[in-house]
Amino acid sequence: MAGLLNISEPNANNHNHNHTDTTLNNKNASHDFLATLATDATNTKQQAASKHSREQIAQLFDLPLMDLLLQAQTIHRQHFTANEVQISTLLSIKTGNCPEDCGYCSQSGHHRDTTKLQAEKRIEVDKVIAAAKRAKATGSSRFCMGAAWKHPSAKDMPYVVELVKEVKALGLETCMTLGMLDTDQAAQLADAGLDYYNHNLDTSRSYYEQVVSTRSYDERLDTIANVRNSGINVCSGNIVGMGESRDDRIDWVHELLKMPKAPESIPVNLLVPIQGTPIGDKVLAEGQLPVLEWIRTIAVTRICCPSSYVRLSAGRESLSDSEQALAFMAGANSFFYGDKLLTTGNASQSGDDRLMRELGLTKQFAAPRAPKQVPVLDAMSGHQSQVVLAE
Ligand code: SAM
Ligand code: DTB
Ligand code: SF4
Repeated sequence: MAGLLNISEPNANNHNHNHTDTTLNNKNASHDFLATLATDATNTKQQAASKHSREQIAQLFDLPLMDLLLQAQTIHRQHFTANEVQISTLLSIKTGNCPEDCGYCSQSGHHRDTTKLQAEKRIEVDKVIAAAKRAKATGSSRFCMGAAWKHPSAKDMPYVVELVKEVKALGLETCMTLGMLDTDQAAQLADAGLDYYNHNLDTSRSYYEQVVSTRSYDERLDTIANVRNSGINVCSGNIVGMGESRDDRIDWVHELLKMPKAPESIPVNLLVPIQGTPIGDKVLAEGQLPVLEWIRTIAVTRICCPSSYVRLSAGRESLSDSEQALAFMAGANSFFYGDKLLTTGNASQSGDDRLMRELGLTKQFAAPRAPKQVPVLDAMSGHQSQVVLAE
């Protein structure tokens, strides 16, 4: 059924007898667009509940671009407020000398002789708070802290727990990306009130071994499961343009759908080719993937994970306004804001402010979740204790 894809699978919970079919036909997309807009809330819930098969994901990738964008934007509007974007600011809290050998990453100790990246130890809590305050002042709703670790050590845990509490106290949502987490570490971060944990699958299971050899795909999935089970929101995405095939991009989307619940947040990074990294050097020599394939990946992710935030992540610095506008049309509703990502530059804040004005996008407000434990002061005795809040 080339070019014809029914995005509303029949569902046993269908209570909508006058249900409008949201089939989009290439030949008559505008008619179907109006039909889709008429789709009611029950139908919307069905789409959220349906999981696309690998074949359906592949068919979405194959759609004519305008049909794909139309379908993605329509689904986006059924699940989110149109023209509203969530913005996050990143800070590297420990940079470089990472024991992992990710082939794209400037921070891997395995590539330090060629990238010449200046490594930095853990930065002080005060400096992190100051950066978080600046992020809040610019209108960012989430502060994401990244560390170049294989996993946090026991002595790192009090430090990261303190960071979560301090940043939350500013009224910001918190996100961390610290490498692998065991169940106990995930529980500690959940108790501190961490809102999101980022841990990317990066690519398909079969391409993964071309990207990193020091850890396995299953280890990545284990950490994601530990985060999910702890109650922290899952942020898990990919990198497009590392030399992987379309099949790998399809498989990556399919991996998200195999999870018990799709990640709440999905960063779709476009590779920033970094000189001195094996993958960066290869891409710089052989040429980059066309940006439209990244936009297609965003659109398919939006359709398959309709309730997730889809984030424009690394790679925006090199994109034109029009390319970014297409990415928002494809259903992206989040991006990294601020002049720096972790070690590389980002699209400038002033440029982003102008672009948001020109596109008519507005910033979503922060809604941090309460920490599970809160300090309570007994007015009579002056004694302070920790009270565990119900979820
Ligand atoms: N060390 C932690 C980990 O790997 O989970 C967290 C930090 S790591 C830098 C976070 C993510 O940034 C990676 O999983 C990857 O998807 C993305 N990333 C890193 N370098 C990148 C690059 N050059 N281009 C695009 N994305 C990149
Ligand atoms: C994610 O998926 N992308 C962000 C965030 N999660 C931590 C990191 C992008 C890093 C880009 C390369 C760099 O600045 O070193
Ligand atoms: Fe280390 Fe993360 Fe970079 Fe891999 S992506 S080398 S784990 S910092």
